[in-house]
Amino acid sequence: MKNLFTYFIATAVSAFTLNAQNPVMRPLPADQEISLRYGADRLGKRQDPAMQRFRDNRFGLFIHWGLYAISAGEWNGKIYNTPSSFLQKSAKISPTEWMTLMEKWNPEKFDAKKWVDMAKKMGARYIKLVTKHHDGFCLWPSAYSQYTVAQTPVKRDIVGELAKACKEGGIDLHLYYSILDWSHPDWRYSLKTHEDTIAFNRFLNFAENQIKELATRYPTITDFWFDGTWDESFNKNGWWSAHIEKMLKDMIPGITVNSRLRADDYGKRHFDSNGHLMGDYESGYERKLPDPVKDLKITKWDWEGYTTLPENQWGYHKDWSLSYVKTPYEVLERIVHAVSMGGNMVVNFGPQADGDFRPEEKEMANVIGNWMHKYGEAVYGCDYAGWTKKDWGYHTRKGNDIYMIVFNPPYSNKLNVIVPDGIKITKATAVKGEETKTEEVAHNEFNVNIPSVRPEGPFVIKLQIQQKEDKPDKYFKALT
Ligand code: 2OX
Repeated sequence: MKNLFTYFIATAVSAFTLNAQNPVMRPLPADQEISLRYGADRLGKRQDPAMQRFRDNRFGLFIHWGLYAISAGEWNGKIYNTPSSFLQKSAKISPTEWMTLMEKWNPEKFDAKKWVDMAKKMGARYIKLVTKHHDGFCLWPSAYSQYTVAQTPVKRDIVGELAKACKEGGIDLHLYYSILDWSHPDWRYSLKTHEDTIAFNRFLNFAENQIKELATRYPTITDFWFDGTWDESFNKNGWWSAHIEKMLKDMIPGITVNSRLRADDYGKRHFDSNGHLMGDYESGYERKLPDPVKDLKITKWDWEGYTTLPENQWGYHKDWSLSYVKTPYEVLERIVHAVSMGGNMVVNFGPQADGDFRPEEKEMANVIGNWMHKYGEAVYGCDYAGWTKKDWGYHTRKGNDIYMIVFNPPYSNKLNVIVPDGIKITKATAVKGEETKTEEVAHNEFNVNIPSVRPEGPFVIKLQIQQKEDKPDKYFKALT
């Protein structure tokens, strides 16, 4: 018995000292998890103020802007129904020929302050700017590339101007950086030969220099978002992705990094070989959303989703009639859907070559902005509520307040709500409206009346809730 006791103490002490040296903690006994050098460095959500800010922001504006805004989906008189940012591939253009677009780079209407003002009016709490897309053209004067704004007739440092305007406007700036680079001679999709490995190592060194350069030049950024990390060459270099994440965190305290950067010792991406999220938030929900019923496990970690306005158009494309274009309310529903499952949503705009936004995007910004101005309290700082999903819309939660965001009001004018065990609704009030009637209708079930003056478009009702008193319920749970 004594031996067993000593054993427990010794184990506890050694676990403690181990953790003190290395904050990697594992929930499962070591024999059930494999040991990883480049796996998750944390279990569960980050809880520091910078992460809380990332999370509370909830709604961001993605901006894809580059040479593809000039070609705008058209090459030699032919319009391609593919992403305008992939035109170089679709039209089989060589990188050198593609880069002749640099001579035409003329962002005469680019005004960083106007971008920031629009983002803020729209209700976006951060901008995610593409600093370099897959084509390799850099929106900042990188010392490591000949394909940058500095080699264009205009020379303005777009990233620098936006970083300054974001800082002055009090809105966060996240930088997107594509590792995949079609313009770089050392990029490899796979490593078949020793020469490939040597070239790809030079490439990783180049990418590291550029990332370090961005973090040094623009230290006010709060997030780095990596893309183009899905190829075999990259997956074989998980060590590098762990190194880059650590480097950025040393350089910019509090910075957040997306899971798409990361690969572990075995090339497993986003989630390591033990199933733990790498990076600070999952970035896999691109042009899709988790199912509100089947995918609830996602509420256990931070995540960010992404939506385009036309289907799969990120950069400016001159012809928006080639695919369905989402309406402002459909975009709003995606934002709310994400927040209701504990995630953020980033809506993508692709500015014109001149640096102004197309009329459809300006209209989108207006409608979403007006809605957020009225109902944003149900979005910012809100989280998964844990209440049953109903067809009329979504629940979000902030502290003790539960929000109902109604997208599909039923003809009955009654919104049926299933409350968690032991909870009762004490008051329901339309946000920017009046109190509305609620009625307990069955065990753990209430009907909330739609406000008599029904707002145009999606609207919000705020619920006050209380623990039920310790007396028999009006309705009893069925015995089966
Ligand atoms: C998908 C399949 C094959 C090759 C590339 C892709 N891809 C590229 N998927 N996403 C992207 C980029 N991520 C978005 C945020 C955009 O930048 C898009 O170009």
